[in-house]
Amino acid sequence: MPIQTKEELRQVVQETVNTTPISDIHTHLFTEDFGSILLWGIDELLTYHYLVAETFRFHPELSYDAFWAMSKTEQADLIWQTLFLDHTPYSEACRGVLTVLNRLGLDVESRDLASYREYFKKLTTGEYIDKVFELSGVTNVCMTNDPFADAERAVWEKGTEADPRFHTALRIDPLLNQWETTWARLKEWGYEVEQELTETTLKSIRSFLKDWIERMNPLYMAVSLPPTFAYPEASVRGRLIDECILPVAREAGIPFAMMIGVRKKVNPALGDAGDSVGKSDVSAVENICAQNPDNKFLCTILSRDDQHELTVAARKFRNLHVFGCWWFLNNPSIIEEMTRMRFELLGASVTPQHSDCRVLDQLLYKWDHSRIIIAKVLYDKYSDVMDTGWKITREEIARDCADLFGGSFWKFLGKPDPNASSGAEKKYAGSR
Ligand code: FIX
Ligand code: ZN
Repeated sequence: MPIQTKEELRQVVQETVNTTPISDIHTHLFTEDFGSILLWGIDELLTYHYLVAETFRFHPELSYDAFWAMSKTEQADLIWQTLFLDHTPYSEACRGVLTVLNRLGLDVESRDLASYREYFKKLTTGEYIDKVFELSGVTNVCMTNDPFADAERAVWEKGTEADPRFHTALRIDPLLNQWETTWARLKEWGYEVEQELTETTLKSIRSFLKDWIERMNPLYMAVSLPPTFAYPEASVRGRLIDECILPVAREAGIPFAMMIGVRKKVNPALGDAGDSVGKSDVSAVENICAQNPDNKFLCTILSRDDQHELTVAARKFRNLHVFGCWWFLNNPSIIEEMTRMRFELLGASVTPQHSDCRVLDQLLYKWDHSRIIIAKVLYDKYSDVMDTGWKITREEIARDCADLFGGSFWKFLGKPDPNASSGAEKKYAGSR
């Protein structure tokens, strides 16, 4: 039965967006097996690197070393006092903490940090993973799995229980961005490599990648790249991409995900918060897609300035799938701008958002906040279409939302959408 009025359209769009199960295609979350590498709870929420950066802005007298010498609780106390009590917490990262507390049913008005801490003390990791997935409407996430991270590698080498809610992604930044030091680690792990990219070395790098693909079964291989990333390029990175990454990804049938525009450690004293952004060259994305038609590419770019070019590039290459409002773009004003442009240029052949969660609890806010915006933009687009006389049904809106919240990603991968097979529409108290 087609939708008859704009009021009905608004209600159906909001309800459908709120209940469409989500595949979150890029996060820094981990299964329970990874122990303390999975971050959760109020103190991890408050010490998220976005809030660390914001806190230092109000403390010119605070030495970085003094802050890093504090305990996690002391850091969280300072951040709470500075960003939530001494100033109104309306920055997106602060608002997110409040949304999490609200969605957990805690008394936000009390501003009682001690009571929030008491709440989390009563939960086990497994219980909280179940709770957050249930409340968030996210049914599955993709991790960021880095074989070069010692603590994580140890878990993989010990063996880990699969959790169908957590997919893997093989992250290879040290291989592509720091080969001058990384080659020695591969050698230490028994691969026949040297710094010079001899045929034997290249073959051994391919073996390394295949070994980890075998171990992890990743949805894709991923790397973050500087704004200077160029392709093709007569460089170590250019050769590693052409002679190792792309052939192995093609053989494994998985995309190569390029996350471009990060200027690492512009302020090293801030730790994870010390990275910044730079304008990239989207022609590198066009060139790699054009010159490797049998490879699939996922791409998200960090600078707001590059979004229109990247969206147009996606129109040119069907082996390119654009995703997310990444990092410094993950703010309502920019999410709306990017989502409007993407819907107008790509329709549903895009994955408009990922969460990039580093703390499990953030699934509750990053998706609630984005759903509000995606619903608003979708309503406007459907409204424009209805004005031409075209009739839309609630089934078609459900189909489109399923595509946007992961379906298009799974189709791009050539893999079944776990949400389609579940069939169950997630009922939960989504964003109002
Ligand atoms: O490279 C990445 O995966 C980035 O998302 C992270 O390094 C970054 O710190 C982040 O979490 C941004 O949201
Ligand atoms: Zn990330």
